[in-house]
Amino acid sequence: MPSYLQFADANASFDEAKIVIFGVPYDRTTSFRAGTRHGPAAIREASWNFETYMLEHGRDLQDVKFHDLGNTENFGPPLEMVDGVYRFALPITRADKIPLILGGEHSITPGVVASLPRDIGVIGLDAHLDFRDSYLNEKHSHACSQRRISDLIGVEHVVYMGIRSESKDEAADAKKLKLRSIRASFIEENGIEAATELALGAILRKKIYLTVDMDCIDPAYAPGVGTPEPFGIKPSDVKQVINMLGPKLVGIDINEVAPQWDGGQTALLAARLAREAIMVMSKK
Ligand SMILES: [Mn+2]
Repeated sequence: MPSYLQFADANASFDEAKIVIFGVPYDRTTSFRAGTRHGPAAIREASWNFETYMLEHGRDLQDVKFHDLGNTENFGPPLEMVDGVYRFALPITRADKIPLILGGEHSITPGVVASLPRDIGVIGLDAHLDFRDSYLNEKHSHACSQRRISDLIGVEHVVYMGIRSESKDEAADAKKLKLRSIRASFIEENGIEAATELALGAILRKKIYLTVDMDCIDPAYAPGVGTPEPFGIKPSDVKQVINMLGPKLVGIDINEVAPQWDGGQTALLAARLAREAIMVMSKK
């Protein structure tokens, strides 16, 4: 009987591992519906559904060296969480290993990015622009993820794709600060490959961190999220982004899974995307 407390096939020790997983069960800034604190556990459980052999890659995940460190503690205020995530990620990135983080809400990402060198680019997949300077009086809200990442590495090195929701103020700020982003409608019309090439050409960085907010995907496929938004991209689009970025990735997070709002399909998809990421990042 497998232990659902651990991501399936994470059989390597920390020292041997090239990729290190951890979960952040945090949802204290959630504004619409709560529950992403249960995301990491649901994704780990769903990970046991799959064959260890991945036919498209012709390789077995049991031959890939990756480790699961479990979850961080249950942090209190958002700033304490961001700092805690940074401290948790630092021994991984300092050892030149690739972190894979299971969320938790999107507010966890700036903590991970802070643990990486500043010469990286960040690509986000998200329905929302997440560019508010603060939301409900909170600068480290899930609604500010892209803004805080911009503070760390510069607005010119971040691009979120899959956008179909932003506030009027965010749109004005984005224009003023020259933030580039790619709408879901652009992806629908031109394809995910063209969108990803456009993002890479915009940020001009060789090393990329990918943050996947599961609400980028249409709620028909991924309803178990905190803030579902119709007219989203396809699950296979996300898989393709992971494959295109594969060798460039220095880290990835998969966030905003709120398992009580569906029948398990969002966690299943998140687990499958995590397995795809582990496979392609191990080829680096
Ligand atoms: Mn979002």
